[in-house]
Amino acid sequence: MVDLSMLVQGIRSGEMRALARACRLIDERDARAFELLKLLFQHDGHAYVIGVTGTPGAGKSTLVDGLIRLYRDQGKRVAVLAIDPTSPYSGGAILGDRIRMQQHFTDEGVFIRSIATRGHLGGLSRSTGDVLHVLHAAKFDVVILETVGVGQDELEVTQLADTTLVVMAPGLGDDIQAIKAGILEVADVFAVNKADRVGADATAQDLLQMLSLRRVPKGVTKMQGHTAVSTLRKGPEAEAGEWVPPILKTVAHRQEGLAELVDAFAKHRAFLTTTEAGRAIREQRRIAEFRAILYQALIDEVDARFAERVSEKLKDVVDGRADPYSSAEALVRGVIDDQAET
Ligand SMILES: Nc1nc2c(ncn2[C@@H]2O[C@H](COP(=O)(O)OP(=O)(O)OP(=O)(O)O)[C@@H](O)[C@H]2O)c(=O)[nH]1
Ligand SMILES: [Mg+2]
Repeated sequence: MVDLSMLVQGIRSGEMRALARACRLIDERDARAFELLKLLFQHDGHAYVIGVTGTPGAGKSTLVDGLIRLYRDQGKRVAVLAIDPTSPYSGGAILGDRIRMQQHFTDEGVFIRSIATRGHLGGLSRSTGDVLHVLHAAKFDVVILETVGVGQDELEVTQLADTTLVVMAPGLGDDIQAIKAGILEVADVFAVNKADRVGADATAQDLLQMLSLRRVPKGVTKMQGHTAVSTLRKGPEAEAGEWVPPILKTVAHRQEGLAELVDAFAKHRAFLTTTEAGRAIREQRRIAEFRAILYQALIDEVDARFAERVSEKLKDVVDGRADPYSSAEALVRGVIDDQAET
Protein backbone atom coordinates (compact mmCIF):
# COMPACT_ATOMS: atom_id res chain seq x y z
CA MET A 1 0.00 0.00 0.00
CA VAL A 2 1.09 3.48 -0.71
CA ASP A 3 0.07 6.17 1.73
CA LEU A 4 -0.35 9.13 -0.56
CA SER A 5 0.04 11.88 2.00
CA MET A 6 3.26 10.29 3.24
CA LEU A 7 4.42 10.03 -0.32
CA VAL A 8 3.66 13.71 -0.93
CA GLN A 9 5.64 14.58 2.17
CA GLY A 10 8.58 12.48 1.01
CA ILE A 11 8.52 14.08 -2.41
CA ARG A 12 8.33 17.57 -0.96
CA SER A 13 11.40 16.93 1.14
CA GLY A 14 13.21 15.52 -1.88
CA GLU A 15 13.63 11.97 -0.65
CA MET A 16 15.01 9.86 -3.46
CA ARG A 17 12.98 6.82 -2.46
CA ALA A 18 9.73 8.75 -2.54
CA LEU A 19 10.66 10.14 -5.96
CA ALA A 20 11.46 6.69 -7.31
CA ARG A 21 8.18 5.34 -5.96
CA ALA A 22 6.17 8.14 -7.57
CA CYS A 23 7.92 7.56 -10.90
CA ARG A 24 7.09 3.87 -10.65
CA LEU A 25 3.39 4.57 -10.06
CA ILE A 26 3.39 6.76 -13.14
CA ASP A 27 5.31 4.20 -15.23
CA GLU A 28 2.85 1.50 -14.30
CA ARG A 29 -0.11 3.78 -14.99
CA ASP A 30 -1.36 2.99 -11.51
CA ALA A 31 -4.67 4.69 -10.68
CA ARG A 32 -3.04 6.17 -7.58
CA ALA A 33 -0.66 8.14 -9.78
CA PHE A 34 -3.60 10.27 -10.86
CA GLU A 35 -4.51 10.94 -7.21
CA LEU A 36 -0.92 11.76 -6.39
CA LEU A 37 -0.62 14.22 -9.27
CA LYS A 38 -3.77 16.00 -8.10
CA LEU A 39 -2.21 16.50 -4.68
CA LEU A 40 1.12 17.64 -6.08
CA PHE A 41 -0.17 20.16 -8.55
CA GLN A 42 -0.44 23.00 -6.05
CA HIS A 43 3.36 22.89 -5.80
CA ASP A 44 3.93 23.13 -9.53
CA GLY A 45 6.16 25.45 -11.50
CA HIS A 46 9.32 25.43 -9.42
CA ALA A 47 11.74 23.86 -11.86
CA TYR A 48 13.23 25.26 -15.03
CA VAL A 49 13.01 22.53 -17.67
CA ILE A 50 15.63 22.15 -20.38
CA GLY A 51 15.14 19.70 -23.27
CA VAL A 52 18.27 18.36 -24.92
CA THR A 53 18.08 16.66 -28.29
CA GLY A 54 20.20 16.43 -31.43
CA THR A 55 22.06 14.15 -33.77
CA PRO A 56 23.29 10.81 -32.40
CA GLY A 57 26.82 11.01 -31.09
CA ALA A 58 26.90 14.81 -31.12
CA GLY A 59 27.84 14.84 -27.44
CA LYS A 60 24.47 15.36 -25.75
CA SER A 61 25.24 13.22 -22.74
CA THR A 62 28.68 14.74 -22.25
CA LEU A 63 27.07 18.15 -22.43
CA VAL A 64 24.34 17.21 -19.96
CA ASP A 65 27.02 15.95 -17.63
CA GLY A 66 28.80 19.29 -17.90
CA LEU A 67 25.57 21.17 -17.29
CA ILE A 68 24.86 19.16 -14.15
CA ARG A 69 28.29 20.10 -12.86
CA LEU A 70 27.82 23.76 -13.67
CA TYR A 71 24.41 24.01 -12.03
CA ARG A 72 25.63 22.05 -9.01
CA ASP A 73 28.46 24.55 -8.59
CA GLN A 74 25.78 27.22 -8.39
CA GLY A 75 24.11 25.25 -5.61
CA LYS A 76 21.14 24.22 -7.71
CA ARG A 77 19.39 20.85 -7.40
CA VAL A 78 19.26 19.06 -10.73
CA ALA A 79 17.16 16.20 -12.11
CA VAL A 80 17.81 14.41 -15.39
CA LEU A 81 15.23 12.37 -17.25
CA ALA A 82 16.78 10.29 -20.01
CA ILE A 83 14.22 9.45 -22.64
CA ASP A 84 15.05 6.04 -23.98
CA PRO A 85 13.24 4.86 -27.08
CA THR A 86 13.85 1.20 -26.40
CA SER A 87 14.01 0.00 -22.85
CA PRO A 88 15.05 1.51 -19.56
CA TYR A 89 17.47 -1.26 -18.69
CA SER A 90 18.99 -2.76 -21.80
CA GLY A 91 19.65 0.19 -24.08
CA GLY A 92 23.34 0.45 -24.84
CA ALA A 93 23.25 4.21 -25.16
CA ILE A 94 21.65 4.66 -21.79
CA LEU A 95 24.06 2.25 -20.21
CA GLY A 96 27.00 4.31 -21.45
CA ASP A 97 25.35 7.49 -20.25
CA ARG A 98 24.74 5.98 -16.86
CA ILE A 99 28.36 5.08 -16.45
CA ARG A 100 29.36 8.57 -17.46
CA MET A 101 26.94 10.09 -14.98
CA GLN A 102 27.83 7.67 -12.21
CA GLN A 103 29.84 10.27 -10.35
CA HIS A 104 26.59 12.13 -9.70
CA PHE A 105 24.79 9.16 -8.20
CA THR A 106 26.21 9.79 -4.78
CA ASP A 107 25.24 13.46 -4.97
CA GLU A 108 22.05 14.15 -3.00
CA GLY A 109 21.26 17.13 -5.20
CA VAL A 110 21.10 15.09 -8.41
CA PHE A 111 18.31 12.75 -9.48
CA ILE A 112 18.72 10.68 -12.65
CA ARG A 113 16.09 8.44 -14.17
CA SER A 114 15.35 6.93 -17.55
CA ILE A 115 11.90 6.72 -19.06
CA ALA A 116 11.11 4.05 -21.63
CA THR A 117 8.97 4.82 -24.62
CA ARG A 118 7.60 1.30 -24.78
CA GLY A 119 4.32 0.42 -23.21
CA HIS A 120 3.07 3.94 -22.63
CA LEU A 121 -0.44 3.92 -23.98
CA GLY A 122 -1.00 7.50 -23.04
CA GLY A 123 2.08 8.55 -24.95
CA LEU A 124 5.61 9.13 -23.91
CA SER A 125 5.16 12.86 -23.55
CA ARG A 126 2.24 12.30 -21.22
CA SER A 127 4.16 10.12 -18.77
CA THR A 128 7.20 12.38 -18.98
CA GLY A 129 4.91 15.31 -18.26
CA ASP A 130 3.55 13.52 -15.21
CA VAL A 131 7.05 12.85 -13.89
CA LEU A 132 7.89 16.51 -14.45
CA HIS A 133 5.10 17.53 -12.09
CA VAL A 134 6.63 15.29 -9.43
CA LEU A 135 10.02 16.95 -9.93
CA HIS A 136 8.48 20.41 -9.64
CA ALA A 137 6.93 19.38 -6.34
CA ALA A 138 10.28 18.00 -5.19
CA LYS A 139 11.69 21.51 -5.64
CA PHE A 140 14.34 20.71 -8.22
CA ASP A 141 15.71 23.94 -9.62
CA VAL A 142 16.68 22.52 -13.00
CA VAL A 143 15.32 19.50 -14.86
CA ILE A 144 17.08 18.26 -17.97
CA LEU A 145 15.18 16.05 -20.42
CA GLU A 146 17.72 14.24 -22.53
CA THR A 147 16.46 12.35 -25.55
CA VAL A 148 18.47 9.62 -27.17
CA GLY A 149 17.15 9.98 -30.68
CA VAL A 150 15.47 12.49 -32.93
CA GLY A 151 12.22 10.65 -33.68
CA GLN A 152 8.75 12.11 -33.38
CA ASP A 153 8.40 10.89 -29.79
CA GLU A 154 11.56 12.65 -28.77
CA LEU A 155 10.61 15.87 -30.49
CA GLU A 156 7.26 15.75 -28.76
CA VAL A 157 8.98 15.38 -25.42
CA THR A 158 11.01 18.52 -26.01
CA GLN A 159 7.70 20.40 -26.16
CA LEU A 160 7.46 19.84 -22.42
CA ALA A 161 10.64 21.84 -21.87
CA ASP A 162 10.81 25.55 -21.24
CA THR A 163 13.91 25.71 -23.38
CA THR A 164 15.05 23.19 -25.98
CA LEU A 165 18.72 22.80 -26.78
CA VAL A 166 19.60 21.12 -30.07
CA VAL A 167 23.11 19.70 -30.17
CA MET A 168 24.97 19.21 -33.43
CA ALA A 169 28.56 18.41 -34.26
CA PRO A 170 30.72 18.76 -37.35
CA GLY A 171 31.01 15.83 -39.71
CA LEU A 172 27.84 13.97 -38.76
CA GLY A 173 25.81 14.98 -41.78
CA ASP A 174 23.53 16.99 -39.54
CA ASP A 175 21.91 19.21 -42.11
CA ILE A 176 19.79 16.68 -43.97
CA GLN A 177 18.91 14.84 -40.78
CA ALA A 178 17.87 18.07 -39.16
CA ILE A 179 15.46 19.17 -41.83
CA LYS A 180 13.90 15.73 -41.95
CA ALA A 181 13.25 15.49 -38.26
CA GLY A 182 11.89 19.00 -37.91
CA ILE A 183 14.60 19.66 -35.43
CA LEU A 184 15.17 23.25 -36.48
CA GLU A 185 11.68 24.24 -35.46
CA VAL A 186 11.96 22.93 -31.92
CA ALA A 187 15.29 24.56 -31.11
CA ASP A 188 15.49 27.56 -28.81
CA VAL A 189 19.27 27.32 -28.54
CA PHE A 190 21.77 25.50 -30.75
CA ALA A 191 25.08 24.07 -29.62
CA VAL A 192 27.64 23.15 -32.21
CA ASN A 193 29.60 20.78 -30.04
CA LYS A 194 33.06 19.31 -30.72
CA ALA A 195 34.22 22.78 -31.61
CA ASP A 196 37.75 21.46 -31.07
CA ARG A 197 37.37 19.64 -34.38
CA VAL A 198 37.65 21.02 -37.87
CA GLY A 199 34.40 21.93 -39.52
CA ALA A 200 32.67 23.42 -36.47
CA ASP A 201 32.58 26.88 -38.00
CA ALA A 202 31.20 25.51 -41.24
CA THR A 203 28.47 23.63 -39.35
CA ALA A 204 27.54 26.79 -37.46
CA GLN A 205 27.48 28.70 -40.73
CA ASP A 206 25.28 26.09 -42.42
CA LEU A 207 22.92 26.19 -39.51
CA LEU A 208 22.66 29.95 -39.61
CA GLN A 209 21.86 29.83 -43.29
CA MET A 210 19.22 27.14 -42.87
CA LEU A 211 17.59 29.05 -40.05
CA SER A 212 17.23 32.19 -42.11
CA LEU A 213 15.70 30.15 -44.92
CA ARG A 214 13.30 28.31 -42.72
CA ARG A 215 11.45 31.03 -40.87
CA VAL A 216 7.85 29.94 -40.39
CA PRO A 217 5.68 32.13 -42.62
CA LYS A 218 3.10 34.30 -40.90
CA GLY A 219 -0.21 32.62 -40.19
CA VAL A 220 0.96 29.12 -41.01
CA THR A 221 0.05 26.45 -38.49
CA LYS A 222 0.33 22.81 -39.31
CA MET A 223 -2.41 21.12 -37.36
CA GLN A 224 -0.94 17.70 -36.90
CA GLY A 225 0.15 16.19 -33.64
CA HIS A 226 3.06 17.90 -32.04
CA THR A 227 3.71 20.00 -35.11
CA ALA A 228 0.88 22.32 -34.19
CA VAL A 229 2.47 22.93 -30.84
CA SER A 230 5.94 23.36 -32.26
CA THR A 231 4.72 26.04 -34.62
CA LEU A 232 2.61 27.69 -31.99
CA ARG A 233 5.41 27.68 -29.48
CA LYS A 234 6.91 30.53 -31.45
CA GLY A 235 3.63 32.26 -30.68
CA PRO A 236 1.17 34.08 -32.90
CA GLU A 237 2.85 37.37 -32.02
CA ALA A 238 6.23 36.04 -33.08
CA GLU A 239 6.92 39.07 -35.24
CA ALA A 240 6.74 41.44 -32.30
CA GLY A 241 9.03 39.91 -29.71
CA GLU A 242 10.55 37.06 -31.63
CA TRP A 243 13.10 34.77 -30.08
CA VAL A 244 16.04 34.17 -32.39
CA PRO A 245 17.80 30.92 -31.45
CA PRO A 246 21.46 31.60 -30.77
CA ILE A 247 24.11 29.23 -32.12
CA LEU A 248 26.91 28.56 -29.64
CA LYS A 249 30.07 26.55 -30.00
CA THR A 250 31.00 24.14 -27.21
CA VAL A 251 33.62 21.57 -26.28
CA ALA A 252 31.56 19.52 -23.86
CA HIS A 253 34.20 17.36 -22.18
CA ARG A 254 36.29 20.44 -21.41
CA GLN A 255 33.35 22.53 -20.14
CA GLU A 256 34.12 25.09 -22.84
CA GLY A 257 31.21 27.27 -23.87
CA LEU A 258 28.92 25.83 -21.22
CA ALA A 259 28.70 29.00 -19.17
CA GLU A 260 27.61 30.83 -22.33
CA LEU A 261 25.05 28.12 -22.93
CA VAL A 262 23.60 28.53 -19.46
CA ASP A 263 23.52 32.26 -20.05
CA ALA A 264 21.50 31.76 -23.25
CA PHE A 265 19.10 29.52 -21.31
CA ALA A 266 18.54 32.26 -18.75
CA LYS A 267 17.80 34.75 -21.52
CA HIS A 268 15.30 32.42 -23.11
CA ARG A 269 13.66 31.82 -19.77
CA ALA A 270 13.30 35.54 -19.32
CA PHE A 271 11.80 35.77 -22.80
CA LEU A 272 9.18 33.20 -21.81
CA THR A 273 8.22 34.92 -18.60
CA THR A 274 8.37 38.58 -19.56
CA THR A 275 7.09 38.86 -23.14
CA GLU A 276 3.68 38.54 -24.71
CA ALA A 277 4.99 35.92 -27.15
CA GLY A 278 6.40 33.93 -24.27
CA ARG A 279 3.10 34.08 -22.43
CA ALA A 280 1.31 32.73 -25.52
CA ILE A 281 3.74 29.82 -25.74
CA ARG A 282 3.15 28.87 -22.12
CA GLU A 283 -0.60 29.13 -22.58
CA GLN A 284 -0.48 26.80 -25.59
CA ARG A 285 1.45 24.25 -23.56
CA ARG A 286 -1.13 24.28 -20.78
CA ILE A 287 -3.89 23.76 -23.33
CA ALA A 288 -2.03 20.92 -25.02
CA GLU A 289 -1.40 19.19 -21.72
CA PHE A 290 -4.97 19.53 -20.56
CA ARG A 291 -6.27 18.15 -23.84
CA ALA A 292 -3.98 15.14 -23.57
CA ILE A 293 -5.08 14.46 -19.98
CA LEU A 294 -8.76 14.99 -20.80
CA TYR A 295 -8.74 12.69 -23.84
CA GLN A 296 -6.95 9.95 -21.98
CA ALA A 297 -9.38 10.23 -19.07
CA LEU A 298 -12.34 9.96 -21.45
CA ILE A 299 -10.87 6.95 -23.20
CA ASP A 300 -10.06 5.21 -19.92
CA GLU A 301 -13.58 5.85 -18.64
CA VAL A 302 -15.27 4.52 -21.75
CA ASP A 303 -12.98 1.50 -21.88
CA ALA A 304 -13.72 0.70 -18.25
CA ARG A 305 -17.47 1.24 -18.26
CA PHE A 306 -18.40 0.09 -21.71
CA ALA A 307 -15.80 -2.58 -22.29
CA GLU A 308 -18.34 -5.01 -23.70
CA ARG A 309 -19.75 -2.57 -26.21
CA VAL A 310 -16.30 -1.48 -27.28
CA SER A 311 -15.25 -5.06 -27.95
CA GLU A 312 -18.53 -5.79 -29.78
CA LYS A 313 -17.93 -2.89 -32.12
CA LEU A 314 -14.33 -3.90 -32.53
CA LYS A 315 -15.41 -7.35 -33.57
CA ASP A 316 -17.92 -5.96 -36.07
CA VAL A 317 -15.21 -3.91 -37.67
CA VAL A 318 -12.62 -6.68 -37.69
CA ASP A 319 -15.08 -9.17 -39.18
CA GLY A 320 -16.10 -6.69 -41.83
CA ARG A 321 -19.72 -6.46 -40.66
CA ALA A 322 -19.58 -2.73 -40.17
CA ASP A 323 -17.46 0.17 -41.30
CA PRO A 324 -15.26 1.83 -38.66
CA TYR A 325 -16.92 5.23 -39.09
CA SER A 326 -20.46 4.08 -38.37
CA SER A 327 -19.22 1.89 -35.53
CA ALA A 328 -17.36 4.72 -33.85
CA GLU A 329 -20.30 7.04 -34.27
CA ALA A 330 -22.78 4.53 -32.87
CA LEU A 331 -20.52 3.83 -29.90
CA VAL A 332 -20.07 7.50 -29.03
CA ARG A 333 -23.79 8.21 -29.41
CA GLY A 334 -24.68 5.19 -27.32
CA VAL A 335 -22.35 6.24 -24.52
CA ILE A 336 -23.61 9.83 -24.49
CA ASP A 337 -27.30 8.82 -24.60
CA ASP A 338 -26.70 6.40 -21.75
CA GLN A 339 -25.19 9.16 -19.66
CA ALA A 340 -28.07 11.51 -20.46
CA GLU A 341 -30.54 9.00 -19.10
CA THR A 342 -28.78 8.39 -15.81
N1 LIG B 1 36.37 15.94 -29.60
C1 LIG B 1 35.28 16.02 -28.88
N2 LIG B 1 34.63 14.89 -28.50
C2 LIG B 1 33.51 14.99 -27.78
C3 LIG B 1 33.00 16.25 -27.36
N3 LIG B 1 31.88 16.04 -26.66
C4 LIG B 1 31.67 14.71 -26.62
N4 LIG B 1 32.67 14.07 -27.29
C5 LIG B 1 32.82 12.62 -27.51
O1 LIG B 1 31.84 12.22 -28.47
C6 LIG B 1 31.37 10.91 -28.17
C7 LIG B 1 29.86 10.90 -28.08
O2 LIG B 1 29.48 11.66 -26.94
P1 LIG B 1 28.10 11.44 -26.20
O3 LIG B 1 28.03 12.46 -25.13
O4 LIG B 1 27.92 10.03 -25.83
O5 LIG B 1 27.11 11.79 -27.38
P2 LIG B 1 25.52 11.62 -27.41
O6 LIG B 1 25.00 12.68 -28.30
O7 LIG B 1 24.97 11.56 -26.04
O8 LIG B 1 25.40 10.22 -28.11
P3 LIG B 1 24.10 9.30 -28.23
O9 LIG B 1 23.41 9.32 -26.90
O10 LIG B 1 24.66 7.96 -28.59
O11 LIG B 1 23.28 9.90 -29.33
C8 LIG B 1 32.05 10.49 -26.87
O12 LIG B 1 33.14 9.69 -27.21
C9 LIG B 1 32.49 11.80 -26.27
O13 LIG B 1 33.62 11.68 -25.46
C10 LIG B 1 33.72 17.43 -27.75
O14 LIG B 1 33.34 18.56 -27.48
N5 LIG B 1 34.83 17.24 -28.52
MG1 LIG C 1 23.67 10.12 -25.08
